[in-house]
Amino acid sequence: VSQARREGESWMSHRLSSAIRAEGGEEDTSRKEVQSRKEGFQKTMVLLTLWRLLSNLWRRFTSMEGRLLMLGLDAAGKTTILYKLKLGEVVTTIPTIGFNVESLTYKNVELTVWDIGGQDKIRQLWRHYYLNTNALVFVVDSNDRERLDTACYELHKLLQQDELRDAALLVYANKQDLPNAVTATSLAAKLGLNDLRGRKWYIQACAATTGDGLYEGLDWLATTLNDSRA
Ligand SMILES: Nc1nc2c(ncn2[C@@H]2O[C@H](COP(=O)(O)OP(=O)(O)OP(=O)(O)O)[C@@H](O)[C@H]2O)c(=O)[nH]1
Ligand SMILES: [Mg+2]
Repeated sequence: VSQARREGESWMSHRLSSAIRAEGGEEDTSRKEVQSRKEGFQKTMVLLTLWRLLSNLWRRFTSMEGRLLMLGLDAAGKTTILYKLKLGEVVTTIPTIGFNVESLTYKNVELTVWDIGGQDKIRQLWRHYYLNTNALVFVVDSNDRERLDTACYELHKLLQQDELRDAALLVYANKQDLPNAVTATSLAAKLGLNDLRGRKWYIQACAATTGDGLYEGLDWLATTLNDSRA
């Protein structure tokens, strides 16, 4: 009997210890599973980060195109701005009847700049140039205080146009070299820019005749156009 009991006890202890081993094994397996899931997640994150880095680099080094529409009242300085940017020179202008168009590359953006005549009688032609505009460049003669209201009226009419809905807005507060010029800040207030909703806008003080401020405006445009294709 005692022999049989001893045998029984040793069988039980054998079963018990193998059960304990099995349990430990299960624990090991689940720990391994957690570990491998963690590693999988980390790998995915690394790949995602790499992908983001590469696509940012790709965007930075490949050029993009932008169509700029430059509008504003007559004698605001649009044509002077266009050729100062294109040629680096101040050209002698005559009032534009129709348009000038030039392409320039700034940073990685190839810009096609349309400069349309701003005389009262020909403003009704502006609408023919709206389509596919990425940014509206609105030029104001900051020295022409008497016509700021008219400039404001024309700008807001443009901003209501459906075809210009997605266009970014750069306002050039031009002719800052003249003593009676309003500052960019007060021009922004006058034009109600701070109340604009759902529009990317920027105002830049400039003087087309010296070139001051022109590239700062383009900087904003290049960044904004790049961001909008991200
Ligand atoms: N002092 C000063 N004069 C400027 C400046 N920019 C332009 N002008 C002068 O303003 C006048 C009108 O300039 P334009 O470039 O022909 O004006 P515009 O907006 O093209 O006018 P439209 O073609 O009639 O729509 C010219 O005599 C320019 O030399 C500036 O920053 N300072
Ligand atoms: Mg002109």
